[in-house]
This record gives sequence, structure tokens and C-alpha cells, in this order.
Amino acid sequence: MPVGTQATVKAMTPEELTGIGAQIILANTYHLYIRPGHELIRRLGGLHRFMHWDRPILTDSGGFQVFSLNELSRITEEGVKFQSHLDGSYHVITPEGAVAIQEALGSDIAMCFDECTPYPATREYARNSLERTTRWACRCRAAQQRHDQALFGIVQGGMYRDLREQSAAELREIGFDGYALGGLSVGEEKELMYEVMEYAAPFLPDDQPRYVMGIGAPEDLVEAVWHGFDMFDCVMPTRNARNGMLFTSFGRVNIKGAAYAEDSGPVDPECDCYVCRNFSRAYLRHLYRCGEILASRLNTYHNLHYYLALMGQIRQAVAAGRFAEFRREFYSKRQGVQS
Ligand code: PRF
Ligand code: ZN
Repeated sequence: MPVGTQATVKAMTPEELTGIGAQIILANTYHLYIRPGHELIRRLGGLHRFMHWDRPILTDSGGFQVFSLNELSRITEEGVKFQSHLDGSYHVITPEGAVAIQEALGSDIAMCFDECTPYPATREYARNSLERTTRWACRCRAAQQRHDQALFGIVQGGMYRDLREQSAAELREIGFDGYALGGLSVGEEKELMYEVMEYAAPFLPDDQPRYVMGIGAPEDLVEAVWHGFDMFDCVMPTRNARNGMLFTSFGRVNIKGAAYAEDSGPVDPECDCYVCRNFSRAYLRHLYRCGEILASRLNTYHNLHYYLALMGQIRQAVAAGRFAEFRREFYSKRQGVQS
């Protein structure tokens, strides 16, 4: 899912997104609640109409964003109290409030309001935080009024296997339309993140969507699918694009580099996107160095195309029963290059 935090996937029009095969995007409850306000979006016909996107939208519930954007947020059993990062005004988001906001936005998939356990966390901290997340999940389920919106539960429990198992079991008991792993990619080593994905996937139903929140690099998506996950979101393709970092089939390219000053080749010779068919590395480097708007547009277009094409190839490989082979090839191509 390309990330469209503020009701826009930065630098991309909806037509460009559908043109490269985006099936669903993610938007953020927290940001849209603060500005322009969920009631305004509801009055204007909901988020799909507001942003002119007619495919599915998943909204994250806001808990994670409150913490990552507000040093002064306070968590209580009731919910999270925080000051707006825009004007300093005080707000409270509760599980009921997070569901009501997501219903006003009219997203297709809403996420439960959770507490993202930081890393590292003691067992006791992680247990309290997961148990609160379960109570909040229960309140989210009870607060749902629209039944045309899916609601996903979020597994917490830090890096503790038994706590992840407890969290998943409690959420399954409540019953959700899909299940996410939260609390990953919070500063832990990649190997540890892969280990948690490996042991936690079997705790979740295999006939419902399994979603890892906030990942990742291309290799993280390959590993997550390998362990049984279906859905991901990450700002990496879009944010890195705006910083001049491009993803290719043989690793990462930093387009700022002097080595590309007179490079007439495409960013990725294996990519058939609009950017790679029409523009050279030298030109993209020039646009970036001049701070031109088109640099962000073209870099984002290529990176999202790369991610969506990668997921398309993964789906095909899985369907054909050759994903193990695909995974081996994926790594062998990237050998010896910066990844
Ligand atoms: N919870 C929610 N959103 C998230 C996360 C989480 O734990 C993460 C974890 N990195 C990303 N986005 N609600
Ligand atoms: Zn390309």
C-alpha cells in the first residue's frame, strides 16, 4: 500500500497510481483528524471523493502517529491525550473516537486503536501494553456502527513470542476481518524482525488477510511474504524518492552521485516504467541537484512502480508455486551491490 498520509500519495495523481497498478492506499486518521478534520471530509462526501480515489483505502488508527509526532502525548486507559503538532491545541483520541473518525472518513479498512510497544521494552511493559491493546480492540469492535467497513486487529507483544501468541489469541477471540502485526520496524535488528514475523504468522488465521504494519525495504517484503504475510505499508518508496534514493532490481541507486553526471542509461535497465523508458540517470541527477519539483515526481513514480511490480512478481511466483526460486533469484541479483 503506497502511503497517502494527508489524503495524497505525495507527488502522484490518482491516475498515475492506478496506472502503475496500485490496488489500495493507506491514509492516516491522526493527520486527517487534525487537518482538515474528519467531519469536513464526511460533509464533502468521504475520503474517496475528497481525494478522487475510487479504489480501496486503509486508514491507520492514529495511535502510532500520535506517539511518533508528539513527545508530550499521555496514554491512559481511556485513550491518548496529545497536543496537535500544528497549533499546540489539546486533543484526546479514544478507541471509540478512532473508529468514529475512520467511519466519517469512509475508508474500506479501519485499524483498531493500539499502543505500539517501543523497542526495547521489558516483558512487563510489553505485556501491559498488549493487554491494553486487547481491551482497546474490544472497545473498537463494540463501537463499530458501519458494517460496510472492515476492521483489523493489531497484534502487539514486543519481541516476546509468548506475548505475541497471547495477543493474537485474544484478538481472534474478539474476531476481526484481518490481523496486523504492529510494533515491528521500531529500531530492532532486521533478523529479530524476521524472527517475530516467522513465529507470529502461524498465530493468525490463514484464510484472512495478514498485514505487517510499517514495513519495509524490498527484502523485508520478500521475507514477510515468505513467512505468510499479505499486506504492507511503508513510506520508504515515496520518502526515499524525494531524497534521491531509487530502488532497482540490482540494489539501491543514490541519484545524487557524481558517477551519474554523464550516465545516459536508465535508472534500472530492467524497469519498463515511464521514467526508465524516457529519462537518463544524468537527467534525474540534474533535476535533483536543482531542487526541481519534477525530481520528486519522477523519482516517486519509479520507486512506487518498482515496489508494485515487485509485489506483482511475488504474487505470480506464489500462484505458480515457484516463490522459493523467486526469492533465491531476488537475492542473487542484488549480490555485491549496496542494498
Ligand atoms: N501500530 C499502528 N500503526 C503502525 C504501527 C503499529 O504498531 C507500526 C509499527 N512500526 C507502523 N504503523 N497502529
Ligand atoms: Zn523505472
